[in-house]
Amino acid sequence: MTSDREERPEEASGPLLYSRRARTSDRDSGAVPDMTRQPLTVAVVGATGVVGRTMIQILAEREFPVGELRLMASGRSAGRTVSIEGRSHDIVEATGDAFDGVDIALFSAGGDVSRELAPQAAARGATVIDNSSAWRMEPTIPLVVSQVNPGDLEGHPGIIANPNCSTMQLVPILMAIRDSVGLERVVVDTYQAVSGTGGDAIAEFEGQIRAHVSGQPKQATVYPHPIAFNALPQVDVFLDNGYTKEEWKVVSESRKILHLPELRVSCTAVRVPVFVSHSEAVHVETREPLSPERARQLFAAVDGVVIRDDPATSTYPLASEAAGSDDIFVGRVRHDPSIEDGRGIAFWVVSDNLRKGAATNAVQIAEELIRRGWVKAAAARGAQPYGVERPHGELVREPVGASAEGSA
Ligand code: 2RA
Repeated sequence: MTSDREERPEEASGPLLYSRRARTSDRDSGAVPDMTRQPLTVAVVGATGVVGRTMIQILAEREFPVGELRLMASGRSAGRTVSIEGRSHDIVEATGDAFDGVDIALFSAGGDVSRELAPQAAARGATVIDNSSAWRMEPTIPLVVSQVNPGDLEGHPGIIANPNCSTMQLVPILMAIRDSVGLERVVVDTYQAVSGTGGDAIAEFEGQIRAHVSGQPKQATVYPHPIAFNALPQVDVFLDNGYTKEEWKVVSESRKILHLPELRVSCTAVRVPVFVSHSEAVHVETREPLSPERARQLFAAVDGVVIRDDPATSTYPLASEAAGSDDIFVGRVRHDPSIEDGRGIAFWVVSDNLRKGAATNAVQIAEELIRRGWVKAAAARGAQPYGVERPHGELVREPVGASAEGSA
């Protein structure tokens, strides 16, 4: 006779360590190795924006092998300079020709710019890592979180998509659950910082704080309502299904990154009066039981994940503490008793939306490409850079599922 425990183990086993070093692929890539350790020519497109400036800073912090740094922006910003940690950098206009000789191009200039210029950059041999939503759901474009699915970079067509910030901090945790006890359903509510919208939103938030203190009316132009002292249950535009675009990004991007196209996910995305770091309340239904203790172990084993969880001392992840860090912080890990058999787990995830949520992951993808010898874009390998052949032979010239607007 088998015991209950044997029939339904309390916790399924799974990997307890997700290596800091990328795992090598067990597939034959067909990609031409490019094991260069030589300094690369790196372009940052959207260099005057909040994420673009963070990209420049992170390239320097991580000592990325930059030979030439080419900073690009719209014609309006060309000729200006960007100052990062005391060093001044000139800005040139982002045009197709400006990518000649570029090895890696980090884009954070909105969907319209990415749709127009990323294929041109790739056609000139650059590998584009794009932070907009333009290419993320195109089936032939890898959508990569560095510690979750770096293997998806294999055979990349010259454009690689960087996930949305709210997805980015969630999927490493979901990966740990997927690989140990299985994922059934995810409900996530986000509390997103103003910097996710960009510099104009930061300025508007600051202006509203000043207006409040001086008893003046609060002007709102970036958001439909004042963000100061408020919580707006709208991040990005509404879709026909009643969700916002941001909420649907969490659903569709998580499925793609985790290779779980049927995963049940629901999200409510809320903008909150915080400058930096997104917070998320997450409720997961697992396939097998998962205790909070085991969950903490699994989460802590993921590269770049840090546990902050001690109710006795009111210790849990805070936006203010996550800001400036590249880590993803998890706390408030507990059973969700609304799900039977110990298969419900709830937790709180916080991460700097500009760093791991955008710039750091883009640079980590670039590092991964170097490590694996996959820097060269498809064009440089004699392949189609973006008119990628689908399995049934049809060529796609336009990105599928590209967003109608320019947000990330
Ligand atoms: C935000 N989705 O609104 C953006 C940033 N990628 O926070």
